[in-house]
Amino acid sequence: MAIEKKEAKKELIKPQDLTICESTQEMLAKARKDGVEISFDRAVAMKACPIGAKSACCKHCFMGPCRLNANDPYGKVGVCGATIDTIQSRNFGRMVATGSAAHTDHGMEMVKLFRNVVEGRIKDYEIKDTEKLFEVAEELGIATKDREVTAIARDLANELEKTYTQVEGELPFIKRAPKATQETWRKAGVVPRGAMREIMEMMHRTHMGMDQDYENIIKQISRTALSDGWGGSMVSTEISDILFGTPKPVQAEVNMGVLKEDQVNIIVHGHEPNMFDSMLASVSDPKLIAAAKAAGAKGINLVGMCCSGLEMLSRHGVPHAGNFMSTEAVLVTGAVDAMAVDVQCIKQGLGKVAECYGTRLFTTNPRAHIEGVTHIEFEEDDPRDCTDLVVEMAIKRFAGRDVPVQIPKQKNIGVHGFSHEYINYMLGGTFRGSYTPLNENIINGRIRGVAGVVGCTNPRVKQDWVHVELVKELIKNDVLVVQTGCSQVSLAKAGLLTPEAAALAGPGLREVCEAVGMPPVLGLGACVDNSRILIACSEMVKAGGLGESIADLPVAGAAPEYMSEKAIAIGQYFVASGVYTIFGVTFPIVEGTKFHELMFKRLEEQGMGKWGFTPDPYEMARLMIDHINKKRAALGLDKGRERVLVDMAARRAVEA
Ligand code: SF4
Ligand code: MSK
Repeated sequence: MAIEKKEAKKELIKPQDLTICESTQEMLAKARKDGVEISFDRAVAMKACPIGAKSACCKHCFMGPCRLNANDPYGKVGVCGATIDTIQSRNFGRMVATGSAAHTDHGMEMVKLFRNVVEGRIKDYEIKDTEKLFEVAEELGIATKDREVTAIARDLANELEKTYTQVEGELPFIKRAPKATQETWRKAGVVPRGAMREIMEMMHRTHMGMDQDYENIIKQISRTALSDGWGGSMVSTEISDILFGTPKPVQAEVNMGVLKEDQVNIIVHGHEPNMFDSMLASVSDPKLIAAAKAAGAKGINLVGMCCSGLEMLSRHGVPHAGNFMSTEAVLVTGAVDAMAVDVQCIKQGLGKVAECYGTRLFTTNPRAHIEGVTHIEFEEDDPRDCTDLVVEMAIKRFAGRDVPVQIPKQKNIGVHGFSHEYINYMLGGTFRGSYTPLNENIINGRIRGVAGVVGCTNPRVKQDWVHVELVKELIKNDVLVVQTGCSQVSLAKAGLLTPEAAALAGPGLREVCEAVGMPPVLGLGACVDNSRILIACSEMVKAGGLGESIADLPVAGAAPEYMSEKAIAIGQYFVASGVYTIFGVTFPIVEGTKFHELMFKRLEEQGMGKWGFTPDPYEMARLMIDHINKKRAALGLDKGRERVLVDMAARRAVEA
């Protein structure tokens, strides 16, 4: 379809001021030339509402909506008398409920798929990691000795389903947390029951005329978030590993240069690994490859984006074209023959951009249609029906490509796929697999601490810049960084997911990275895989020497360019688990209010973590490092004890 020219916009911000991703800059400039609008320019045109940004408004009933004054938060109350603290804690609770619902619904689908595979109703998938199935089952007290895999898997499905449905009692994975962390939760009354129960109660409690005490609302906020982190998300990750394989380090390419002009290019974007897995089977089908060749293509090039892209990047090394803020830009290349999307973070704007460049865009999930976009339902009992059709449509579009193709040349190789299990033997060796070597290196001061840098990209800040500058500062100060989600892609594009990036690290971290041959920045996968970071934290506590609870660890977290409610839920489950967690962009709580003081200070006094906020990456790094230093001092590690570094030679000697 011919590209409609729009009237040139006045005072457009230069692409290099909106993103540091060179391929996205190139495509943004091209889109403007072509008269196509993408979200960078829409964000400039749509001024963010300052009252909404601070969460100082309420539309929970029709006596309102009510707007309070963020500059004078106690100056007035809503029509019902609701105070600023009630209004913003209720709003925060609903964000956590929505974000948790997204992860838990995703996880529940994974359990349903798992059960159907185990019961033999779905034949296109199978259990790929039996070892992990056994490990998780044993951890939950399910007998494995002399039992059929199917019987164990059935018991595991029943047990894990409770994560979502149980009305009373603690979630199965709560026992994974260190004892002291569990005790903190019990004391605060925030141990979650089933996720459905918690999300329902969160919605009920935030209805007009319900819970109007922010000190009480926070309990349900934490409980709901924990039912995501230690529940919905964690189960999703574990089941995905069992069904699709636990990631191991794999070298893979990231950035728009992974598109190929002479091939049929297909992008899968979204969050669930199942449709992508079937798409991989479709593009490997000799019949479809032959059809692509008959259409004049050299082959079929399957590429991922966003978090489903990370699921496949981590497990199979499938190339990745970019993160959230590049999903419209990539279509501007004209090289994408089809894009299939499933759930979460799919911009409605994709429909218009795809239409402009002739890309065949398909929604595939019954929960996520887009008006005007063709829907091909993905059915797990016949998955190839959908994915083969997408490939056929892509081949057709390739044969009739009628827009100029311009593919940015940037392509970055990095190492991805560091599961929490792999971190075990990466540092400890096959026979010494444990977090002890990591702890030793933290205790001896070579590694100052660990930071999780995760989350989205957001057009309200320069794409990738905050992530990259923050991580560079952290590794320079000997902080080992673990990553998930779009942030991982930002750093991969900046070349920091390579062992060579150790050259940018401080002397201690560099020494460890060089001894083990690992990058200073470890990519753990999709945003749902933040649960891997929780497990890694628990393993660090278990390995000893770093305190009794997650709150004692010299760790910190950040989502510097977040945009989604899922990120708020993730942030809250990290805070409730004991981690100081800093967000960038803007923060939806008014400074100087009682609720702000609770979230940014008093939760820590209850043995949990706390929130932090700054849009500045250098300030963020400073706050995280100060916190890590504070935790080191509390553990008595500020004296810089020396221990023997476990290098490759030592590991080989142990394993020989
Ligand atoms: Fe206004 Fe209260 Fe209704 Fe909210 S619940 S809209 S503050 S009257
Ligand atoms: S895709 S939630 S933009 S990380 Fe998971 Fe990226 Fe954030 Fe979506």
